[in-house]
Amino acid sequence: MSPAFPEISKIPYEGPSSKNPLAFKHYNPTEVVEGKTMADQLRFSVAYWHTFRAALSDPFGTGTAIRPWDDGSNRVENACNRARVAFEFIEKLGAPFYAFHDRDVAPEGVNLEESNRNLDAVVKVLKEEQQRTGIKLLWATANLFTHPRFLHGAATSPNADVFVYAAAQVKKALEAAHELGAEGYVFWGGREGYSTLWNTNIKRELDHLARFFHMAVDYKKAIGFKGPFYIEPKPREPTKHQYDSDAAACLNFLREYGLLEHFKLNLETNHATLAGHSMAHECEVAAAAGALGSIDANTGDELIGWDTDQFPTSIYLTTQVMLTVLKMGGFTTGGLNFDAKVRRESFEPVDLFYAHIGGMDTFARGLKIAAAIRADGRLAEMLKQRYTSWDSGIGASIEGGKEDFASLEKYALSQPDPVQHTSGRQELFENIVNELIC
Ligand code: XLS
Ligand code: NI
Ligand code: NI
Repeated sequence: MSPAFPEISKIPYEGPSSKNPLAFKHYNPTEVVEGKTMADQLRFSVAYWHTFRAALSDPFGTGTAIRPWDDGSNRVENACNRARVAFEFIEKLGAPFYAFHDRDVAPEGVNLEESNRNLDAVVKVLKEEQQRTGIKLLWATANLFTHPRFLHGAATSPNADVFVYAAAQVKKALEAAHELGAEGYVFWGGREGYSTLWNTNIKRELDHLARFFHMAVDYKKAIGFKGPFYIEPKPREPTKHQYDSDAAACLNFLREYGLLEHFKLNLETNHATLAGHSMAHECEVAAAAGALGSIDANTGDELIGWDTDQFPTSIYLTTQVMLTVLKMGGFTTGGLNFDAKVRRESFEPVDLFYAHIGGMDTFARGLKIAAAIRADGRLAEMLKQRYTSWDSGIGASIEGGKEDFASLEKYALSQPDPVQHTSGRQELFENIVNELIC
């Protein structure tokens, strides 16, 4: 097969002074930051659906992407060829991972049996390419939202046969993930929600969703797939309300149904902002529960209220994300998956390189700044100081579970009433962050 990107060779690291648009300025895979190489800290992954399947259409216009290697057909041969091109791209980029939905990599057939056969054929090529290049599968997932059969949801469909079909599809996707040695498996509840409450029985749908996940856990054990499951929160779009709306909602659902030990979260920046949160908030909520598994690294647009899935360019964003990741001791099975697409106007193949290089450099800078903030230590010290009243005396006694309302009333009456506590110093915190972001 002749190369799809003949003019582009392996993207080198050239350092901050380089003006080469096809070189990294900050992502130096072998450079060690906090005891691990950048490659191991960041664990970048290319999202197959955006980078190799997005035609770059939007609700007002058709696709614009020029992809000379793709004949646009639904043939399995085209899918296999595209898979080889994907590995040429990922290898030249130097990303160690990729991620896919079953229907991104292989075409849907006329029935489930044919779809399964198509997937098998492409998985064979993916496996060969993984072995040839050493690139690994960060996670796989099943597309349970594109086909019209899923219009009312998959595991939460009011139609039991759709639930059954979705279960069979996930079973097959899990087998593919296992065959390819995936590090994890994602559930994003595309249409698991509702458009109107008039026609929706929330309790029944949530029970079904939990039953579905329990069956998935059982099957994962049965086939010996060791990677974690992740739920990917998103509040809406395509539905008005998705059950897995944000990190807190997902954690509550998982706890309520006894699933927390089997799942972590795959957080996506643009989903966080759609939920009215910052990505930093979502990261902290998940990490506090020991459930920050993986990250879909993208960003939205401040002025567009939908999931624009843009490549991350904000150093503040990546610094905050990497601070939480470093604080939790780094990724284990997770990584930074660019669930992001080039703009409709950026339709040439080379734009795929520029986009990923930019995202990787932005995260590499975020990592270096986060490590610098931690090495500097002032923010951590100020944060610690803010809570010192809990380190001894009555605070430590409360934390130790030794007090009750009666004992606290006695204590309060024995003391002068507390006055205004020390300043929160928000501006000083912000100034120190800005001092270290350089
Ligand atoms: C869509 C989601 C999707 C998941 C995988 O908004 O981000 O791409 O990551 O199904
Ligand atoms: Ni995503
Ligand atoms: Ni998304």
